[in-house]
Amino acid sequence: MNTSQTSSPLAVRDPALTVQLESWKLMGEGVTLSEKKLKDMNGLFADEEARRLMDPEANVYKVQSYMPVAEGTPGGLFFGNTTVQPGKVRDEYFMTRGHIHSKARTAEYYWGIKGEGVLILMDVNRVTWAERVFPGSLHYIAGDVAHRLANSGLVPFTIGACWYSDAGHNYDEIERNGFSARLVEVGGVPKLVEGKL
Ligand code: PAN
Ligand code: ZN
Repeated sequence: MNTSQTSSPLAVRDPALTVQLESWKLMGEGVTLSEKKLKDMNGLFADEEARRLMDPEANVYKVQSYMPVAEGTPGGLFFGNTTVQPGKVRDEYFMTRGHIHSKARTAEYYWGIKGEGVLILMDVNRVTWAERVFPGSLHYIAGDVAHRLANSGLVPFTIGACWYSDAGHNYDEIERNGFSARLVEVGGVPKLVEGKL
């Protein structure tokens, strides 16, 4: 290593972060990892009884995030990826908790990396729709639209995400009222169905 180079403010430095091009796995100081298991998904699937009978330690999804500024800082961007495991609670696909951003009108990008799944979206009028997610698909999630990911495939499903550092996450609304539709397997294919099952 050339020490005169690293100590000089004019030195060309290494980036703080790298991303594995195939998997979009993030590497570098400050990258965080959070995991959600079935035991953390209380009340989110339609069939709560079926969830309770499954292994509470089973991993449902994990999130890698890079948050270079404090959460809530205006004007910054956060970057990450989410991997949802394959699986179902009865006929409902493994999914993320889902949220709406706490701050109004803060949009987000998602893009498909590996596996296949569905992005479930719901507007402020509780109208729900869904987009197919696959490697290379790109999804602009408008501000004020609640979002949740479900793995409709047989292998881990990974997406990338970029969101505002002051967006914040409101989980209460979804925990209380859910989305107005769920992604379930009907006749071997994923289908969005309205209401509680
Ligand atoms: C994503 C999500 C991630 C996990 O980074 O936070 O997919 O989903 P939940 O936050 O709903 O558990 C994002 O949308 N950030 O804003
Ligand atoms: Zn979000």
